[in-house]
Amino acid sequence: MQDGRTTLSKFLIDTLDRKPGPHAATGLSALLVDVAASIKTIAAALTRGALGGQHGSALSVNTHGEEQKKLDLVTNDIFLQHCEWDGLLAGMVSEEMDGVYAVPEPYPRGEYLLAFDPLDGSSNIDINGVVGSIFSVSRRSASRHEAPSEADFLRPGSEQVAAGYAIYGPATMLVISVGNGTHGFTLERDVGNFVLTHSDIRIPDDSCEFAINVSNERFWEPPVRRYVKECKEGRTGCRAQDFNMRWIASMVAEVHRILMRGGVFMYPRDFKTPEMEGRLRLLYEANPMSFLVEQAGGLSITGRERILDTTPRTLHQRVPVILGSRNEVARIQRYHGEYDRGEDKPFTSPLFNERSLFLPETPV
Ligand code: AFP
Repeated sequence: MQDGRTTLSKFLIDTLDRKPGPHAATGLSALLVDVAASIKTIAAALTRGALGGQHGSALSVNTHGEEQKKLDLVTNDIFLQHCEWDGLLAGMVSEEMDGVYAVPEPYPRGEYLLAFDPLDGSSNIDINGVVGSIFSVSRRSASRHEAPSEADFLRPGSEQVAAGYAIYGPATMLVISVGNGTHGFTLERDVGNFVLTHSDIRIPDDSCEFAINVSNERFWEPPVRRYVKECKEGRTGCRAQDFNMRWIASMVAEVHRILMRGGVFMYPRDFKTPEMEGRLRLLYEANPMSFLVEQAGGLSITGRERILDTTPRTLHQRVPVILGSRNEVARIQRYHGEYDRGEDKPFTSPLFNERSLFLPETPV
C-alpha cells in the first residue's frame, strides 16, 4: 500500500476484511475506526490547550492513588462514548477506571475487549508537552452475552489481536499493528483522515541512544546500573562508543522515537517503592507497546522475560519495561542473567562500585 495515499479505512479493509483470516469480517476493522475517531476527538480537545478550560487537576485520584488531570477524565469518556455503542466490544479497562466497564444496555455486546490509557504522559499536558493515548484489543473467549469479567482481560499480551498508540505532537499520528507489522498514519486535519505515511516500520537492531529516568539510579538493580554506567562511559569504556540520553516522561513519545530511529527505553524495577514491581501498567501500556515494538523487529522484556509472555494477575498490574533495539535489549537481558547467576562480579563487587579498584581495561 502506498504511503501518502492510503487512508486508515482502506488499509484496514485491505488488511483485515479482504483477506481470509481469523478477524476477517468480524468487525475488528470497524472497532479500530471507532478508536481512531476517539483519537481525532481527543486531538481536537488537546489543541485548544488552556483555551479549552480543561487544563489542571480534576481534584480526584485514580485507582493507583495518582492525581487525575481534567483531561484524563475527558479523554477517558471520549473513548467510552466512541467505542461502547457499535456492538463490537464486550467491555473496556482503562488506567482511569477501577474495574471492568461492561458495555451497558441498550448497546449489544461483541467479542472484543479494549484496554487503554486515554492520556499517557498527562503530567506533560499543562506544560504543553507531548502526550499520547495507548490501546490494546483482545478477543474474549466467553460467550458474547455474559458481562465481561476481570478474567477475560487477564490474558498474556501475546493474545492481543491489535494494539496502537496516538502521539499528539506537532502532528497527530496513529501507530498500529494488527499482527502484520507496525504502521504509522498521520492525521490530515482539514480532511479528518489518517493517511499511511510510515508503512512497515523497522527498529534498527543497534543504537547508541537510551531513555531512562536517571533520578532513580540509586534504586535500580545492578544489571541496569551496569548497562547505564557503560553507556555513560561512552568511548572511554567497554562500549567504545558515545551514547545519547533522552527522557520525555511520556512513554508514547519515547517509543515513537525508538520506532523512528532506534534506541532503548527503560522503566526498570526500582526499589524506591519495593512493593511496586514497576511503574508502567501491563494491560494498557506495556503489552500494546511491546506488541508494536516486536512487530517492528525490536524486543520488549521485564529484564528477565518477554513481556508478551507475562500472564497478568490483576487489571492494573505494573511491570518493569525494557524495550527497543534488539541488540541493546538482548545485552540488558544478558546482564540480568549474569547477575542472577552471580557471573557479573567484576561489575557489581562493592570494591568496584565504591573505589573503582577493578575498573576494566579502559581503551585510550
Ligand atoms: P503520567 O501519565 O502520569 O504522566 O505517567 C507517564 C508514564 O506512565 C509514562 O508515560 C512515562 O514514561 C513515565 O510515566 C514517566 O515517569 P516519571 O515521571 O517517573 O519519569
